[in-house]
Amino acid sequence: MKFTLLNTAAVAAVALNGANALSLVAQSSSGDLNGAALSSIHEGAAIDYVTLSPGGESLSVDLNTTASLITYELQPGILQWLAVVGGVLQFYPEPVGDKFTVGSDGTLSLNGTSSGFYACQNINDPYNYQQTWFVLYSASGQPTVGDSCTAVTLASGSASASNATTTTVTSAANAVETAEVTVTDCPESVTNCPARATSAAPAVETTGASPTIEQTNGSGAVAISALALLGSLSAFFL
Ligand SMILES: *[C@@H]1O[C@H](CO)[C@@H](O)[C@H](O)[C@H]1NC(C)=O
Ligand SMILES: *[C@@H]1O[C@H](CO)[C@@H](O)[C@H](O)[C@H]1NC(C)=O
Ligand SMILES: *[C@@H]1O[C@H](CO)[C@@H](O)[C@H](O)[C@H]1NC(C)=O
Ligand SMILES: CC(=O)N[C@H]1CO[C@H](CO)[C@@H](O)[C@@H]1O
Repeated sequence: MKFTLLNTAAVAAVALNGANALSLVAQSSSGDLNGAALSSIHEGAAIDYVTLSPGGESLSVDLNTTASLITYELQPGILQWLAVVGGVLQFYPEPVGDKFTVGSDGTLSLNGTSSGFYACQNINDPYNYQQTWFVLYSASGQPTVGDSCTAVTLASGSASASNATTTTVTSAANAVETAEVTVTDCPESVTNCPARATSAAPAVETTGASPTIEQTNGSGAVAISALALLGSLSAFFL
């Protein structure tokens, strides 16, 4: 069964490549915003306001756990720092003293607290993107700007845009059985993810040929889901 472990290790290497890279998504009781990707939009010289894109794709950012800073590489060699400036969460040309951490459940905290983030529209941003969801920060409660602010938490995860991801595990040479498993692409931090609730290890038999893994909607974030799946598969084999 060694091949199973090797294979799992290979996927783990992919998932952990760039140890501090992460994507962030919104979590909200508002269905439209729950799972929305964290992205950004140009609002000034090297200033990009953080936006939420339901159905969009999340930016890949880097978390420096030592400095508690999150950076985004705008262009090769040009970094921006995640920061709250004027109450707006944005990627900014320099760090401003905000400390960002990601808890073991994946939740993003600013200066030690995960509350205070709000998704708002119509915030009178410089470029007047009326229908865009911007992320504001207000430690004192719901902001009054815009016409529809909704509290959100931000968490490490994969956007639910691609929702259902199919992972097919087949044995390479002698395909004895193929298990096709549909994995709903919930962020790890969503505790009652319907897919994980029913993700009992499927009965897969192999004859010793190294299994291959095919993924649709493949991305780094999906690889993590696949890793969790393979973890349960290898546990099953052992
Ligand atoms: C993280 O920040 C620390 C302190 O500023 C710095 O020494 C280190 O090089 C940074 N690490 C990375 C990977 O950028
Ligand atoms: C976070 O803490 C730093 C250091 O005290 C402070 O400069 C910064 O304004 C705080 N950020 C927010 C959004 O309150
Ligand atoms: C994800 O799947 C669920 C269940 O099929 C569906 O209700 C929901 O609208 C889907 N979400 C997206 C973003 O496609
Ligand atoms: C969000 C996304 O990329 N969804 C795609 C997942 O893969 C299926 C099948 O290839 C596509 O139809 C979806 O558009």
